[in-house]
Amino acid sequence: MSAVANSPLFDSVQSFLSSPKQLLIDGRWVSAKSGKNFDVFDPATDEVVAQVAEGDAADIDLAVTAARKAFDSGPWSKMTPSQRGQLIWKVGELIEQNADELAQLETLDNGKPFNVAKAADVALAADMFRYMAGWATKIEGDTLSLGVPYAPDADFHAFTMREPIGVVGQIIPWNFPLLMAAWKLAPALATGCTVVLKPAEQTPLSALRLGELLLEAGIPAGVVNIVPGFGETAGAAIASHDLIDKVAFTGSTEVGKIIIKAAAGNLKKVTLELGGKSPNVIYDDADIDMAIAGAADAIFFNQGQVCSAGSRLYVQKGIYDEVVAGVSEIANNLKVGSGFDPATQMGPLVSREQHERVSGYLRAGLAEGAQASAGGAPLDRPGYFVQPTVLKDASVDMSVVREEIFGPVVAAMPFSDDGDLVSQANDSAYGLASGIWTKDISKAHRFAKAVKAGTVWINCYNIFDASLPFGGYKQSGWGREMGHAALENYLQTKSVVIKL
Ligand code: TXE
Repeated sequence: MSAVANSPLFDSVQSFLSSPKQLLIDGRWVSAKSGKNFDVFDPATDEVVAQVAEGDAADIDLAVTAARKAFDSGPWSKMTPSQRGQLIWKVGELIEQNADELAQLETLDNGKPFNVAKAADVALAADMFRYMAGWATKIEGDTLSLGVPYAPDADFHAFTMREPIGVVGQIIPWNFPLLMAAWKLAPALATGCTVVLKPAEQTPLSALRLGELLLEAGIPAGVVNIVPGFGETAGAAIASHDLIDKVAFTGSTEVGKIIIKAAAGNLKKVTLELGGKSPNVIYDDADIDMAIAGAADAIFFNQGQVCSAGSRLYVQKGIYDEVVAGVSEIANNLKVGSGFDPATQMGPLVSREQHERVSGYLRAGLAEGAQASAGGAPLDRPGYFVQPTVLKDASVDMSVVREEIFGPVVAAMPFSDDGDLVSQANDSAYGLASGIWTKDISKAHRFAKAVKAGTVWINCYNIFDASLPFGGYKQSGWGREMGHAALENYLQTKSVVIKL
């Protein structure tokens, strides 16, 4: 625990860390049934900063029972939408009031710079609850005029009701721990569902603090249950549980496929937000300085651990060298260090495992013939740091172009014309996001139509808003997060027909 004692943590964070970190089940903090705990590491130092109760199938069972009760008998299902909306709004306010503390927990747990955690993760999380609070009172069905061919003389009144799916299991990753919890919880609560949430084993702390805030806001016992634990045990128990009506997952495409199979047992509904290998395209008529800065941000933001990261950079031939040199210069000048240092622009990767995975891709890319025009190696220091890296002379057959690296590594490739570009951009199993930099509005629109991706950013990148649906084409997932599209994940439609 020395990392905590020596770090610049606020008293509130110190005190949060000094109490046992337990599971939130039925409104109470409890130890895991097995009595087991697991270690949580500071990615900047590789030191243990907390121990957290390790939930597994037995704890998931208890959490599901609590969520079932809160859904089937109330109180959540008995509250009015307005009452639910007010409580959800309050969660957003409490997140904002505790922004510093939550941001520190993210930095400690995930490694990201404190300023980024506060300005992006925490602010977007607060916004998400506020946005969804408003939807709680606006979930409406339709009235329909029937013309039934085999009952031509009958008169019917028909309408639809939009009902919550029920008990939802939510499994989230470690790249935006608090924000992913918000993306999942807020729409589920707005629709009237109850939840069993499993944070990633690498980063459970901010979700546990959020659990305290949910109770403080007055979210009733059992409505949100938070069970940290490992994927193969706690996560798998959620995916296969017969009393869970729906599972929402964010993580790797590989595990997404496992979830689908496990969910087949009771045919629970499934939504998935999975990996990406997003093309970011720069035309020679773009504002080049802006595009270079945007391309660097698209890959280095959050240490490249962003599912929408602009990891395939396509640059029109005439400006390829200039753009590669520009992005490389930014990479070489990025201040890499502890997220607690205010000067830091890029922190460590989240875990030893992720550090090894990204280092492996760097070795593979160089062995396959790509050239590092910036970076290219892990950093030789404690913690899970790697150099921000620009690989040029990359080609489509290389693993660094085909596979999601999930680190600060961009593969740059030239293109000659529009046709060439669109087929290259779409040559991926993924389809999460894309970017294009050009002053030609027709070119931008043509690309937006042709690219097979859930989001297209034009002259910008990684712009997120609670109102903007986000999700994947192809193997990047099923369903959309955020916006009113996210409500669909948690609602089902009932048709009611009355013969008059
Ligand atoms: O992901 P996992 P990992 C990608 C990214 C990264 C790779 C591996 O490419 O390098 O995945 O990261 C839970 N049943 N993304 O290994 O394993 C796990 O406990 C049920 C993209 O961390 O998919 C965690 O809560 N759950 C991504 C969550 O799944 C299981 C974000 C994600 O872990 C499970 C993260 C199982 N069998 C990684 N196995 C994105 N889309 O943003 C694991 N989990």
